[in-house]
Amino acid sequence: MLYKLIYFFHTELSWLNVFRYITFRTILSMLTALMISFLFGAWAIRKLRDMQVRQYIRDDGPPNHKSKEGTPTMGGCLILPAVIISTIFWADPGNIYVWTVMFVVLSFGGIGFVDDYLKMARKDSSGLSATWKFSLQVLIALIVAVVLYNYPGFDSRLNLPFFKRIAPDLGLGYIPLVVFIIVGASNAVNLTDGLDGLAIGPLTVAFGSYLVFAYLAGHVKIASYLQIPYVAGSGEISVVCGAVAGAGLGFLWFNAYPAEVFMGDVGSLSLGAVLGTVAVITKQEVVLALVGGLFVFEALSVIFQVAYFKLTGGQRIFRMAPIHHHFELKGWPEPKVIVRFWIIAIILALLSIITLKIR
Ligand code: 57M
Repeated sequence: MLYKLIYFFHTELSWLNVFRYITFRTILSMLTALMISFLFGAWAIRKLRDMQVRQYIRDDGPPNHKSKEGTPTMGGCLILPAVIISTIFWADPGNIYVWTVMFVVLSFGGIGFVDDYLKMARKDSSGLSATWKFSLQVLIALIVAVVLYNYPGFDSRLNLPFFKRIAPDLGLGYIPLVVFIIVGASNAVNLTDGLDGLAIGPLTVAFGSYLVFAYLAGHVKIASYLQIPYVAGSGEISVVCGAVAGAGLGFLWFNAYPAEVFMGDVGSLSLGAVLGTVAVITKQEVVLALVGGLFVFEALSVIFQVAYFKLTGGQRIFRMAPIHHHFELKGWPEPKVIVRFWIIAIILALLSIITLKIR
């Protein structure tokens, strides 16, 4: 929005032409969200603490987590406004993909907010029922999938990394795939958010990767050269990814071990769903399994643990799922688990960028 206003005067001040460039606005978007997080972070934490928005710790968790009791949560109430304000400032207000992502930010953020609020109101760790939470997620993801599917020129072919000549057209089958990606990413990030900075670090890295993917997908010449799907207008999603990465870095300042605040479901459900939505818009759906490989791994550890537990009548594969707790119970200090998982996330992101060249 702001960029449109600034750019309006470019005929008088030619240097304002720079605001036309997505790369320039993406960096501005990242810095704006970062500054918002820095400027309002300490205030937001004080407000959450004063309003008694504090984490209740389950008794069945790792022993060292009891000391976390009372940590302010719902820090997503700082992250999401930073993302939205920065996007409104620097992204093109006429871009359908930008508003689609903003809809996901607010709707999944709303589900998480209600879930977190109910936990606070009931003073325990049970919030929205799993049925309600899942049903609302599927409903919203379905709306997004149908809107994207019917958007003029949207491509229902599945883009496979490494195989430039294989792109199966899923037709209407693309809609359930989009729902699976958005809901799956949302819940995988939610499960991962169980140690200080463990979710927001890899999220920031993942959005940094999709910032690149979105720019390349929206650039007709580069997309053609790389033989990746050209998605007209997706370049503006770089600006949104920049806002998320900036807000994520700013939040990490306060969520780093020992955390002063947790993001809450309002943050984790929203940011995970946004990551899935961005993966769909940029036609890098399958690569999400690599970029977000850490989140996939965490979710799979829970799926295998619960399945094995039920199949064997109580035996476990891991000492505790998600897998970050397994390493905690093995005796790894929390910061060591967190930083090693960050290293894995960075390696996966670098490998995902390489897929653009190996085709
Ligand atoms: C999301 N939430 C954290 C915080 C954060 C089916 C089962 C696997 C479900 C799963 C579950 O309950 N997941 C909920 C994970 C929680 O974090 C809050 O939730 C928000 C994210 N949604 O923003 O507000 C706890 O995580 C810790 N934390 C930090 N630092 C952070 O920056 O230390 C979070 C953020 C916080 C805090 O302790 O309270 C969570 O873990 O619940 N259940 C589990 O993950 C449980 N695993 C489990 O039951 N495993 C079983 C079976 C069912 C798979 C097994 O292995 O046998 C673990 N979590 C808890 N207790 N709380 C272990 C038991």
